[in-house]
Amino acid sequence: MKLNLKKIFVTKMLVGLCTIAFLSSCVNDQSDKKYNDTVDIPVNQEMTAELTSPPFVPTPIGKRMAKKLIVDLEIQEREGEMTSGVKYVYWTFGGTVPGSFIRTRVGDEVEFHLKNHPDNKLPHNIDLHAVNGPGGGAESSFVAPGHEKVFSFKVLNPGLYVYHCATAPVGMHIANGMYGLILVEPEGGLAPVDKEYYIMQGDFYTEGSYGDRGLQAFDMQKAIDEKADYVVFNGHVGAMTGDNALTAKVGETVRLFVGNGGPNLVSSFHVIGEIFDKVHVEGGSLINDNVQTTLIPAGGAAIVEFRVDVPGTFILVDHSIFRAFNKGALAMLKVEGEENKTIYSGEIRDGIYLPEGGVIQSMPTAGNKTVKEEIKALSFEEKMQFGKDKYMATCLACHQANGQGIEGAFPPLAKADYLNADVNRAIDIVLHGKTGEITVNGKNYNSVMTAQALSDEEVSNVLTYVYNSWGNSKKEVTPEMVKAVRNQ
Ligand code: HEC
Ligand SMILES: [Cu+2]
Repeated sequence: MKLNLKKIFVTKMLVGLCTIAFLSSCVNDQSDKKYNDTVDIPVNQEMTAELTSPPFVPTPIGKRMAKKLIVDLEIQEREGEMTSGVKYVYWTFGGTVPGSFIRTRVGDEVEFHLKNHPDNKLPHNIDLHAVNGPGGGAESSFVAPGHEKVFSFKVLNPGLYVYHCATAPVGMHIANGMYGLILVEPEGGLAPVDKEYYIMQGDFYTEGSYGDRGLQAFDMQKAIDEKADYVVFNGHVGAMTGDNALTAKVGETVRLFVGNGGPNLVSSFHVIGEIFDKVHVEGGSLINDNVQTTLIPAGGAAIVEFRVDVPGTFILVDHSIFRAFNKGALAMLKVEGEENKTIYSGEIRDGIYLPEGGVIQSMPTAGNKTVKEEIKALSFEEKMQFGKDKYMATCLACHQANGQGIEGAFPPLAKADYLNADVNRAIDIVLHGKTGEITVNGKNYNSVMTAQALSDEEVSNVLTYVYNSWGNSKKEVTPEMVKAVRNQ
């Protein structure tokens, strides 16, 4: 009997508790509870947000309390360089593409000051995906040149969010570079890491094709057709390669805040030679482990984290791979430190394996169909400039920015005895490619250089540039010399 009574009592207690819970509306699920919490987070002091240009991010939030956070962002329409010799008028949030990185935490009350520089020609606004409100702020922030708009919002949901201009024609404002990232850290901040960087992909549409010189206007039809001429990280080709490469040391953990401004293309974000230990999928709270390639939608983001284990240059790409090697979607992370032969041995044996008979592949040429009218260099200076542009666009990937090459793989062109000994042989190599063992500055190379599909004019420019740079013998190569070798 006694036991039974006890049972009844316990059951009644439970019913009672549930009723109380119901009345106080605690029956809602976890996520609603969290949401209410962030709405109720009090703010006391006021501070001005630190804004940074890519690839850098502001100081982590850490344990700081929620605050009233003043964000001062200035819109600037300004000319920049898409790639060597190609100019483009970018529309920017803060002077860079992507725009300034904004770092907040849940509970912050952001007072957003959007300023449209008086020299600008157009009105703009901002839609922040981190905002709960009409247009993500777009409706309250429409601002004419020479004006400033202020609106405020409370940051409720943690995650990494895109912001962009939403002024008509929206696609055109985004295509010209009007996007960036705003990070909302959870209570207590993200776990500390050694290096953090800011990367954002975007596709660009120009009147000329990839690499066509001069100031290139935006091409609306190509944008509508989604035929991008450039797909790049951080606004232009080579924003994070060579001297501008990202850096880290062996053993460090790297966190990349990666966004995709679009306007059209989704990104298959991949780091060659690394595995993402963690991906905050779509920039949200879900964490996936051990990921090779993560998909970042247009207008979306992801946070990827990985520990770098061995030294080397790691290449960041959109794995829709023609975009990486032909349209600019390529960046570099240079890692320095001790090798670890267990994790990666390096080359153990080098044998020749040429199943297709060792024939040198050549780049498909345009044939006779679409031979473009060529701009001829009129002076030696112009020849050097055109030659440099061609070098940066074609040879740099292998022979490196200052002709230093990569030992064991690509021979140097700087102070290169092999190059300086025989100009016709150099012309022949550029025209027809090269395979077989050669010795350059005392080091052996046994690799394959593909034939370069360049015109006589282009070969003469690029080799003149090479011969007149980096301590070489200062020969001038004329189109006639190239023609003579071609006709042999
Ligand atoms: C895909 C990589 C690649 C590209 C692109 C490339 N090269 Fe090479 N180049 C090589 C390799 C590999 C060799 C060595 C071939 C061998 O071992 O026989 C070489 C050899 C040479 C040599 C002779 C060796 C020396 O150091 O003097 C010259 C000259 C040269 N390249 C010039 C150029 C120029 C100019 C361009 C751009 C128009 C270019 N290469 C583009 C890979 C490349
Ligand atoms: Cu705009």
